[in-house]
Amino acid sequence: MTPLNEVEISKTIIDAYHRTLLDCLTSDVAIVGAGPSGLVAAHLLAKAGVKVTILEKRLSPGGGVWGGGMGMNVAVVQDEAVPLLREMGIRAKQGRDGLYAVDAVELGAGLCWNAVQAGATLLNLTIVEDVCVSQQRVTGVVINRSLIAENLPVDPIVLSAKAVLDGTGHEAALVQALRKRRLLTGDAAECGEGPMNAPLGERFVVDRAGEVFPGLWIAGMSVSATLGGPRMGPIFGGMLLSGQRVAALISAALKQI
Ligand code: 48F
Repeated sequence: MTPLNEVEISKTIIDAYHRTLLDCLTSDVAIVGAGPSGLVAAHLLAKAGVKVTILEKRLSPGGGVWGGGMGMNVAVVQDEAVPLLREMGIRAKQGRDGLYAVDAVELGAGLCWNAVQAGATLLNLTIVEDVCVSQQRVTGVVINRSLIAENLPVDPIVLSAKAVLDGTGHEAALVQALRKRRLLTGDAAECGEGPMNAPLGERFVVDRAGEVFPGLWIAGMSVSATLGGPRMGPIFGGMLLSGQRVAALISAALKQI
């Protein structure tokens, strides 16, 4: 075994982490929230050569995937989402009525693995407190350590990005940051999530994923929370397909920036 030295262990962490952080100061796309929609978008964008940084406030990325429904760790997806899962090497078992059962742990781990292996950088324990806005466009995110932001009056720092994705789920945290400054118009200015309706909710998060303010995109549950779509409970195909759709839209937009 290599002879160990505690200081060298610390140096290895500090050196690698700070190189990564310096590299994340500018990205093509900053994805806020490592739930299923954000991770799919990260995987597809990074695979296409886009520089992606994912910011996740919790210790463990994966968002609402791990618990399936009511803590039974099986995620349900519709057949339309199965090719995307297959492309990522995540197995789905055919069930009834065009529905497939996916081991929630395989889904969570697989989504994280695919995003990072494609080249996206994921910073966990990092909360996005706010967005930067310059000339009526979102130009970056304001970040802090999650544990600092919750407990101490310590200033954050900024990462810049050409495009920012709000993948924060029910919180729609970045949309809320713009709403409280009255920077949003139309439905996005005031809507909240509607009551449960899985068929409508699943369509809604895919069809309405997109740009809500110059430089700021939404995908996943933040689409419902922003534009007033129904919630849909424990079905995940819409989240995956919403991430896929927003990745295509951001990719096209980056070519114009
Ligand atoms: O909620 P979440 O899984 O988002 P999603 O991709 O998927 C929703 C489903 O999991 C489920 C559902 C399916 O029917 O309804 O809820 O829309 O993941 C959102 C992630 O964002 C993180 C949060 O910890 C979670 O991992 N997050 C939330 N706010 C912030 C954040 C923030 N301000 N900064 C960084 N991360």
